[in-house]
Parts: sequence; C-alpha cells; structure tokens
Amino acid sequence: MTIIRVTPSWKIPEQEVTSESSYYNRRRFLKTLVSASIGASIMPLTACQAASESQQALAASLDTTSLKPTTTNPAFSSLERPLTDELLAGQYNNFYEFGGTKSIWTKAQALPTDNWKVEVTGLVKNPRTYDLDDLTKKFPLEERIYRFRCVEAWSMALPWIGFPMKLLLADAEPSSKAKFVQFSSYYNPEITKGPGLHLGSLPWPYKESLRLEEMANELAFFAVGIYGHTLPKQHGAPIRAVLPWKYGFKGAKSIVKVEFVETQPDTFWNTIDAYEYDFEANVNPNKPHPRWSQATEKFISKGPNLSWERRATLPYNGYGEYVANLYT
Ligand SMILES: Nc1nc2c(c(=O)[nH]1)N[C@H]1C(S)=C(S)[C@@H](COP(=O)(O)O)O[C@H]1N2
Ligand SMILES: [Mo]
Repeated sequence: MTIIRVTPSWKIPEQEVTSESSYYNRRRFLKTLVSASIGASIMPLTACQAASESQQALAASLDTTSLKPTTTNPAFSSLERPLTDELLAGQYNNFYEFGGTKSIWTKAQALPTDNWKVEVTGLVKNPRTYDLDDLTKKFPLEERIYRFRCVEAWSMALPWIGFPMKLLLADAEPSSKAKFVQFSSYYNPEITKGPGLHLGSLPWPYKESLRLEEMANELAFFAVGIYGHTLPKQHGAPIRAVLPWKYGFKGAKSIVKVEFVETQPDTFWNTIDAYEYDFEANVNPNKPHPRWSQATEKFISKGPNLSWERRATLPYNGYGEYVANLYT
C-alpha cells in the first residue's frame, strides 16, 4: 500500500497569492489581452486580423452572465499557485461530444442551454426534475478556487462558482439501497456530433459516477459558473461536476441527469478503456498511466499564448486532508 503524506493546503510551500480582481474586472481584462496581442503582432495584416477576430470570438464566448457567489468559502479562496488565465482555460478544453481536439470551444457554442432541466432520479425518496434556476436559488452559491488535473497531465487552477454536491444529496434523500450516483451529460447526435467526426461508436451519452461517500465529501461540487460568470459552453454549461482530487474526466459536463443506483454503473472512459481509465481515477503521482508518467504535470497559467510549467503532481491533487480517509 502506498503511504500518502497528507499536507494541509496552508503548509504547501511557495505561497502565491492569487489576484481576485483579475477576473472581476473581466471585460477590461479581455479587451486588454485582445488589443495587446494585436499591438505586439508582427504578423502580416490579414493573419493578424484573423487572429484578432478569433480572439474576439473567444472573448465573446466567455462573456456570459455575471454571477456573484452568495457565500465565500475561506478554505478554497486561494492556492499556492496562480490562477489560470481565463482565455487559456476557455480555449483548451476536452468536450468530446463536439470533437477530439483541444480547440472545441468554437463547436461547443452549438450547445443549446435554454430551459435547462436536471432530472434527479433513481433510488431516492424525493425524485424531482429541477429547472436550473430552481437549483441555483435553492442552494447558496459559493466560489471555490480548485486545482484541476487532467489525466493527460496538463493542469490548471480554476475559480468555480457552484454548490457542494452534498446539499443535493441531502435534498434527494437516497434510500439505503443506493450506493452510487451516475451523472449523464447532454447528448443529441444532431447537435453534438460535428461533421467529419468518427466518434459515433463511443458509449454516448457521456456518463460518470461516484460512490455516495465520495459525493458526500466536502470537495465534490456542482459548478454553474467560473471566473465570476455563468459557465461558458466550452466548460460544460450550464452545470457540470467538479471533483478536484480526481482526474478531470470524472467531472461530467452539461449534466441533464443525476441517478442514484445500487451497483457500480458503466462510465464513459472506463467503458472505452478500463486499463487506461480506472473507475476511481484519483490523482496519484505514484501510479503511472499505462502510456505516461503521472509524477509531474504541465501547469497552464499565464497567457496570452499557451505554455506550461512542470510541477510535481500532488497526491489527491493536494486534497488528501479531505479525501484520503475515503480510500484506506
Ligand atoms: N460531457 C463531457 N464531460 C467531460 C468531458 C467530455 O468530453 N464530455 N471531458 C472531461 C475531461 S477529460 C476533462 S479534462 C474536463 C475538461 O474540462 P474543461 O474543458 O472545462 O477544462 O471535462 C471532463 N468532462
Ligand atoms: Mo481530461
């Protein structure tokens, strides 16, 4: 068995204070970046115009409704590393419904998010279909800055807005038979399968799952916003799961169904390749992916161009103090 050294987050060295104003002054910030990239450009004029048009389209895709958290959670108000620039997080995504590249933000704009409903169903005393507004009014929204680690080894630090999953869990009142929760993402092959994609044989819709003890953990979070605004489509609007101690693929985007079940359900990546993507998928520097090491990660933070800095991977992505007890 691996010995995990549990370091409280406040003891992690090289404290770097994150600047909160950087995204609350967002419109100014986005405009500054767009004009800076034009000003600094030595590209021919046409290429420069095309680049600036795509930067403006990207900025527009991030210009969603302003969202103020009603409570702040001091436990998650800063990290030892800087926040990832909003424009980088919004142009480097995984959203396979729209394609297999990182730059799916353009295609993801086709996601229809009006009148969104989330069905809470299965082995619960209180099954209910919520309008998105019902959820965001019922559960106080808080901001949480979390580390974010993809199984592919890139990582970010992201300021989510949302509510802890344990509140929805308590509201649904699962029966004693319920042992797992399953999240299903929006799926409509007419909309989400772009032309030329050969993803039809994958096990759609995208599904993910947790044990109920994991869902009840303090960290497990439903995000409805990021960077002080409602979720942009590329980040899984209007509601997605965020599980910071697990690899990113566990956090299903654009959730339409939350189902409580008795036995461990099939999940998207685990069904595609169980050898490469295990069900638990906890961030673990000592457990290599079959095709690459997980000992370090590529931390993406500063723009305007995409670049990364190597950092040591933290056990449970730095959240062992919250979750290690779930895995003894
Ligand atoms: N429905 C759905 N959810 C998904 C994915 C996806 O392809 N479809 N990709 C996952 C993966 S692999 C990662 S790393 C994160 C990426 O979230 P982000 O693009 O907001 O950073 O979403 C996860 N949730
Ligand atoms: Mo990922």
